[in-house]
Amino acid sequence: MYKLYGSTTSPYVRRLRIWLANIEHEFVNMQIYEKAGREILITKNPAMKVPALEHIQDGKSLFIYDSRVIFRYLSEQHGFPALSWPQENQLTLIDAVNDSLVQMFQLSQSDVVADTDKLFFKLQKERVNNVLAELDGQVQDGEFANWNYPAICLFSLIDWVEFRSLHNLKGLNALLEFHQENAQRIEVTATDPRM
Ligand SMILES: N[C@@H](CCC(=O)N[C@@H](CS)C(=O)NCC(=O)O)C(=O)O
Repeated sequence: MYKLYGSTTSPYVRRLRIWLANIEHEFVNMQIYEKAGREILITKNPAMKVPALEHIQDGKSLFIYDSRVIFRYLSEQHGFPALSWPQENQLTLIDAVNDSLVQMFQLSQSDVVADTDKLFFKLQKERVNNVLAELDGQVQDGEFANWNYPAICLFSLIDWVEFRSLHNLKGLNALLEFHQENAQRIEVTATDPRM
């Protein structure tokens, strides 16, 4: 059996919860920035990040860390095809924005003001703007027309950006439309962090 450790708000966790809609698993929700949650987290993933997967077989546990590796592991377990190289690149781009926004979110929670004249913020802002424009173009070109894993990852990112008000998506019309078109899927509403 599979246990997925995470939080309802993490876009990295949500992508797997959506993708796992038809695969039996237990979701273990933790408050990863609070003491009790961190005490559990450290026993599941030494890197103290979510998601982490526990696969329990014949009484033995195997832990897998990192959404990308968890996806690969589960794909192999279930005989699903590997991602194509362009799809791997889509994930790299989505994760680049995700990571930049996670870091900036953590800084804002640490009362650090986002001064875009400062190198760190300048770099993140450039990356986020550049990648979102690229992804908007890819959506326009129909690259995310199928509801596959990269599309689920993109949706989870955009919905998290909206939920946390992390970035103004004005003008990125293809991304906004993509978000709207997929927002009512059952596995999407079932994993909505606002609930
Ligand atoms: N590359 C990792 C990134 C996971 C990640 O950054 N998760 C965030 C939550 S959205 C986290 O656990 N952050 C905890 C921390 O940075 O201390 C993955 O794909 O799983």
